[in-house]
Amino acid sequence: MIPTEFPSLHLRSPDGAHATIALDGGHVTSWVPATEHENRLFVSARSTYGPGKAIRGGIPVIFPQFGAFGSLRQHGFARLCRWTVDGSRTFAGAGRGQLHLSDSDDTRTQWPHAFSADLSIVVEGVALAVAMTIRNTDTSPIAFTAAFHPYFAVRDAFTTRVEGLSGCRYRDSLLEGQMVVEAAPVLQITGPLDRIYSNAPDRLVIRDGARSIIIEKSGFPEAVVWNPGIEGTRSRADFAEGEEQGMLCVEAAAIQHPIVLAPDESWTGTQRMTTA
Ligand code: TA6
Repeated sequence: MIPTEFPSLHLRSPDGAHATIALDGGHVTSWVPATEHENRLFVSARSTYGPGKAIRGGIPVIFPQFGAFGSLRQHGFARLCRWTVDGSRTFAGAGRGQLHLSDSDDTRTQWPHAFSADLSIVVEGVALAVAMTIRNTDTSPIAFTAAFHPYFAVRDAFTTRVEGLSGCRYRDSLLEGQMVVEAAPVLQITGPLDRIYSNAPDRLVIRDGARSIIIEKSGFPEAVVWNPGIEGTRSRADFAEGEEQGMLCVEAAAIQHPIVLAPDESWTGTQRMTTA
């Protein structure tokens, strides 16, 4: 739960589906589909909150750099900035929110470019959809990498499967960036993994016992699958012991080929998750 001293946006659709977004990071921290009572997003009991803090869980917005692939801080600054609310309403049966971020003195000291970022969140029925639109408001081209980095709450990560990645080439961050072809027909999570799948299909499915989540993307060529494993949660202060068991990240990302925008050009990346 986002501590009450930090601002958040609450969206609810008429069918009862609801979501909460922390304005620090433009970060969705909870998504409860209609007729359900549980948050389908994992958030660590040890997460920190507030401006400049990266929430451990939910849906981090990654911009203008994914991971350590560049000279900026890990995963860029969008997840650390306070976003403003452009609008929130119930429209055509859905709860919709619109957040905005643009360059500031702080972002320009890290990344010397003018930009405008718009985030849209729509919750309705069994679906949650997020979209980010980046516009180059500068006078010269900009190049960036980006992602949605959702942490899905799963009953048992190490019996969870991900369908749709068979045959894709991936960069294995746990094997010093070695490139490997996914040979398994279905990816079975059995321990820590950190992989960037190139040219990933736009539709993947997480099978978590009897529960499934269908994940659809557009604008993002890659998919990242991450679980920190026991050592990974132990070595991070903002994870509690054993939390690796209850989470799996399946991300939509643009990493290997940065997105380049001429002045006034814009780009949109989306991720939509549906329970089944
Ligand atoms: O998306 C996977 C990843 O890039 C991993 O390499 C892992 O470090 C993770 O993100 C979390 O990064 P963070 O900076 O939030 O600790």
